Amino acid sequence: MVSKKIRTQAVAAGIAVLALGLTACSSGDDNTAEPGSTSSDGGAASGDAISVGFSQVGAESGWRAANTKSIQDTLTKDAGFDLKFSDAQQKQENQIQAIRSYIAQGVQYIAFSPVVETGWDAVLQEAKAANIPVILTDRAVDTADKSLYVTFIGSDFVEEGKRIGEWVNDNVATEPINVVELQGTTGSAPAIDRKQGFEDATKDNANVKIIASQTGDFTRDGGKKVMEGFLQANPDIDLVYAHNDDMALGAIEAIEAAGKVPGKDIKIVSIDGVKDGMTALSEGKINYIVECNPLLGPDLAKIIKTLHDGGTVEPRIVTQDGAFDQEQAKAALPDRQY
Ligand code: GYE
Repeated sequence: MVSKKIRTQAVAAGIAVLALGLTACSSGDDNTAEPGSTSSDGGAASGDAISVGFSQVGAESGWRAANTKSIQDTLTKDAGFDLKFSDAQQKQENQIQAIRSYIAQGVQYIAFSPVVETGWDAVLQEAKAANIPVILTDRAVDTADKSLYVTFIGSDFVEEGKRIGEWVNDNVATEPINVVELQGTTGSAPAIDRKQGFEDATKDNANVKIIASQTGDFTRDGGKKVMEGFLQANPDIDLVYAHNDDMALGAIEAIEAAGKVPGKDIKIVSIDGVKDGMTALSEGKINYIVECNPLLGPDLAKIIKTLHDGGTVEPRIVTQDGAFDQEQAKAALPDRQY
């Protein structure tokens, strides 16, 4: 969890890092790494390129697809990187294996988005022993030893859940409501923090009653299946809080199949702001979305270049997120990048 004070400092730190800029421009799309594959073209960087091993969570959501594209489009050969990319299919053991293989290949930097918060100390100690700096992107790890990674760049997930809760307080829970919650991947930072942020914001509102809460693993299919179960068990659901857009989109399918109108009979709030989510919001099927910016590639590139040039970066860099109601989504959609 990140306190307000740390967050403010980190935002300033983030701006400080961004101000350093890139020494090479990122253009071209000659990085051919495919999700699920680890490039095998040797160990350390060829020529002057900086070798980076990136272990991605998976391909579970629209957010993840945009995040992967941002990283692959930014850490290109033209920009001075030799990127090795692997997709862990949402399994921690695959990520640990990928990180070990990057260490064995002698990459210069390791970056990864940890699928769950705990259980990383051993492999991160191995990276440290090999003198390979580790950068956390998107999701946090839970460790007492902060020397195991250089920085963590990503959104403040508690704040995202809180903003959803505040909107619900002001716009829906002015009368008693039954809420069902579609949680993200069990044990992941965004699932833990988004749940907590929402609970913090609504705990003093006696009108908000969370009647069911279950994981849909951040997938559309997971959201649909869990929502089907919720609908069967609870005839009187007023609002769905989905920890991401994909699960909200799955919930829409389940609600429509049950003969109800999403956004009206059952209101829906979610987090991410990917194109499909924003489209459903502009069509009135979702009621409110708090954004989570997946475009972390440029900042990751800047952090690595800064470290490579002997500079330092702040231990926590928070990305900035917006929020949209239905009218704002309509206005924002034409220019949406992801
Ligand atoms: O919200 C969800 C994805 O870690 C912030 O993971 C990320 C979350 C994102 O699967 O859609």
